[in-house]
Amino acid sequence: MDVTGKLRPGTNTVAVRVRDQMGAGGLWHPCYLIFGEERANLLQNPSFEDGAAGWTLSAIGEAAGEIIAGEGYQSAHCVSLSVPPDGESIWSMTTTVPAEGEHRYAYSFRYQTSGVGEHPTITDSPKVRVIFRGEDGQSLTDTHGYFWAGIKLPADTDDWQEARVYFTTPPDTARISITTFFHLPGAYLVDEASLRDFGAAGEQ
Ligand SMILES: [Ca+2]
Repeated sequence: MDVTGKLRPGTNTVAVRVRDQMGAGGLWHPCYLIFGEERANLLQNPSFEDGAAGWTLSAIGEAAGEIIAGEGYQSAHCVSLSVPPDGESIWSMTTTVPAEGEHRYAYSFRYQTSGVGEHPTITDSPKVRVIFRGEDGQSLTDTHGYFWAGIKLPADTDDWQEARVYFTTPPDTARISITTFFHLPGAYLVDEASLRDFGAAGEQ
């Protein structure tokens, strides 16, 4: 497919038709191409180069984490954390930033894993939770309205990988709190978190 000169910066909608081997036409499916300028990272101190500024780092049980120098993703600093295999310890990191209602967002972070094992009840972790807040800072929803996404990471990585989740904010969102929880036992490095705005939901 050659779309040279046909894309505009931002989100482009193209239709793709899949044919079977006899050449019979199938259905047209819309799909989206993101093109052009890099969208701004909305997080403060996303690479932990300014310590834990802008973040709340939290440990339950025997989990532990700290910001270390010399191991970061294309940078000096990153988070080094570990979760013991007791099935109860959890490590998490939270940041709260302004956001707009009814917008699509992508949250991502870079990670490395070492010796990640199994948890007695949770298979997909880290889990990303997003709480949507109004102008007054209060959550717009009860706990059932939080966004949750579980991510499955490889047990061991040789290099930095990227995890990413997408969500859409409800109307009247003014701020969002994003927490990433690590449940599975093992050692992790985390760096270069990002939050990017992909525009109003429903626009193409
Ligand atoms: Ca960094």
